[in-house]
Amino acid sequence: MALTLEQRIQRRLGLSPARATRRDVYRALCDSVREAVLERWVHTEEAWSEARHVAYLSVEFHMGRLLKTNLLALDLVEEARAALEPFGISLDELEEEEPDARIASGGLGRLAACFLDSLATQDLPGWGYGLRLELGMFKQQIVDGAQTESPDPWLGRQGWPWERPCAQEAVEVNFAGHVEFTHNRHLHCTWKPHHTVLAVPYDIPVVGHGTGSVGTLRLWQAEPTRELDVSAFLEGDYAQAFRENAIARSLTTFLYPPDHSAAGQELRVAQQYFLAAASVADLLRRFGGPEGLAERCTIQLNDTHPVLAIPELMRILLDEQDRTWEQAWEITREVFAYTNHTLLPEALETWSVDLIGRLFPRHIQIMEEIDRRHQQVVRKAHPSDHERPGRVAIVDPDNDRVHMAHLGVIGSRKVNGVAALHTRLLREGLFRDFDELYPERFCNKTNGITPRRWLLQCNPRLASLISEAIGEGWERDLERLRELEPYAEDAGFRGRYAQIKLQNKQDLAVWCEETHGIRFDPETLLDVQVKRIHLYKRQLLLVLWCVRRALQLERGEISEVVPRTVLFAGKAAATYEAAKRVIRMIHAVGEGLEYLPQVKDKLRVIFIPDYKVSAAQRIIPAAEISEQISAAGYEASGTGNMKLSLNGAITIGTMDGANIEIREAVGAEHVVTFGLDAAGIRQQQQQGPGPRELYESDETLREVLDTIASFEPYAPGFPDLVRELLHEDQYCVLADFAAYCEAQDEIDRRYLDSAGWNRSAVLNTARMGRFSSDRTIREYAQEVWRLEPVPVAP
Ligand code: 26Y
Repeated sequence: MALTLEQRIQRRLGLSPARATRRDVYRALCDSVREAVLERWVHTEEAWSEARHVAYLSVEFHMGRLLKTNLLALDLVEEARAALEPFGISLDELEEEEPDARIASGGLGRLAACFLDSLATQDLPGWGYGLRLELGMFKQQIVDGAQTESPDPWLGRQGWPWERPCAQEAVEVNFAGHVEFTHNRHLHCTWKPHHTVLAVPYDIPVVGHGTGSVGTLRLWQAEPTRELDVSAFLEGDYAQAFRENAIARSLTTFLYPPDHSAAGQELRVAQQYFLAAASVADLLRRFGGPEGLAERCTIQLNDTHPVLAIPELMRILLDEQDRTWEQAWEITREVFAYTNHTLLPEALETWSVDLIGRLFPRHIQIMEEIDRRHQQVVRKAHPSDHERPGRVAIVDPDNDRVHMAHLGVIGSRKVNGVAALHTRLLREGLFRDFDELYPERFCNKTNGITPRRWLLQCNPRLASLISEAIGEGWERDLERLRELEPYAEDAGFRGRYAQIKLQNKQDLAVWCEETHGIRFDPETLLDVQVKRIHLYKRQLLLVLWCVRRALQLERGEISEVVPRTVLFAGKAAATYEAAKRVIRMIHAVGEGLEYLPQVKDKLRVIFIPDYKVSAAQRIIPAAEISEQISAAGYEASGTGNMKLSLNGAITIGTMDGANIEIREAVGAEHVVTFGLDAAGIRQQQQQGPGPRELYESDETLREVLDTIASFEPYAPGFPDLVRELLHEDQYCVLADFAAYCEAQDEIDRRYLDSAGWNRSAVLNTARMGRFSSDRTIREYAQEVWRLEPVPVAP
């Protein structure tokens, strides 16, 4: 490091080192890391200038903290520790100064961050494109057992040290207005927009691990084209003077503005278009026009949110570049690829034709024309099927909706799901009609996670043990973990592995108490369910099991039981009442158990508020049981399941999403599987015994539900929750309850055999190599993006 931290504090921050706060030291250290990155960044840009690229468009990126990640990638950890010595601050303490960068709600955003890491680490030319949102999802606090939300201004007052504004590359993005037609030889359309905002890019370096490549995440911030309306200002109408300013800025304020109002829907779709249009303009500039674009780039659409990029590129080609429809469509279809992340009908975006027409008068015409031609193909292929055209419509005037997923499929060269089961269900269900037309378009890309963050960084003790056993370098070639397999038979190694788990639990216990005032005994078996709170993920199933276990303990029915801590963490969407009730239920049960003397030392339920990447990095290395208990057919993939198994937690899970492939990889005897599979769930929903019947026929279940209903005085609303479950058990919690209880008993039995348990844990780590996001990205690079690595010397 060229300057000492003291010099940096003085010369670069303009502060006296004697008065430097911890935050100042943090900023000085970031400054020196940035310096180490900048040269590589420039070299990478030069080296990649002629190469094919991928542009990964996503409204979400959950990058987490970057200081330690970047130090590890650059092999500067020891140097940083030494530099901090004079300040008497440890690197771990300093890390706590860094806010999590979290423009994200869940798995889709974290996946995007893992992908960027794998691209750079494997020298694959690519950029991420997202939104520089002022507020991430929200900060979750628990007040009287209920979730409350407060804004999360993650950029901080002093700005985020990892970004670089690039005002010189700002682009204009237009909205509303009307379309003018002119005729000279052929019809020409011109969009006359009503208003314009500026998209200003901020670039974040993505430092490849152990290579010279540095990729880029470009985040767009919306700004007005003029700061204020001077004449309104001079007249004293300040609201009007700053109106345009406020409207522009609102585009990059929130992630997923609530869309139950018309204004909310408008903002949401305007935001999506803003990302799509700014990114397409930027790519056309970089590649010198449409030919270059198609030859040199794939635009990967991360779910439907950026799908308006398709009609935007068509508009530019038709109206600004004078291409024929056929030429424009060929280029567009060549450029785009689309990933679906969910089968849940409520997450499949559709927008009103009227709204799209108002905001994007030219794009709606283009979408209608795409649809008209698409319908012709469908009718030709299935002349006697009169239902089909309606089912596959992009613009459906009958119910006034534009179907973004249909547009994504029709406008892309490749479409993929994120785990084998998910892709199969997409092809058989949601996209069946499309699959029949274009089977070659569909493919599977099972998700992965970066081993740099999710093992090397979050579990340094285990990382050292692994390196000691099999040598270094596995974090860039995760299949090498297989070399650990023989160590599973070595009692000494297993003992050290188990010792590390215990130490990680101890660290977590200290952090939980210090940060959240929540206590648990690290000697207990740590059972975790960490993910978004959603009915399909069935946190309720685990809660019901906790109540059952408590009843058994109270009655002294089980004595030899392994003491457990059940740890939940996750956020409910602010407007998702049923999920918020689940959080209240977890708290009520957790509190209730504390009052039962026969129970409290054997079973504790805790909820860690404000789940985020930095919290996950503490919880996951300590976890011993990984709860992956979604109703089969609903979890597209899951990625927490991969992180937990890699860190040696044993999965208790359904045959859903990537659980199926994890089971295949680690071996059926090293996970515990239970419950209905996807077909079973469908059958149960259609013709299985109803929830009432299950309640009447299963005594255990009845007792559990009656107990919960009797919490009424402490937790009003619970009888409603039980009534709802008994009325409609959409996600088959009751139908899977008995099987789940048996699976939990199996977990207990296995844990009592500590040699067997630790053997399984070691084998979980050893056999998870396939779930490195490096493998996922290589598959995308070969089969979807046609990218070749372009190495950059460090
Ligand atoms: C706009 C809106 C309705 C919406 C907002 C966020 C729709 C979807 C999402 C986010 C979806 C998401 O995070 N899906 C998760 O993607 C992961 C990465 O592929 C999967 O592992 C996980 O199973 C899936 O739920």
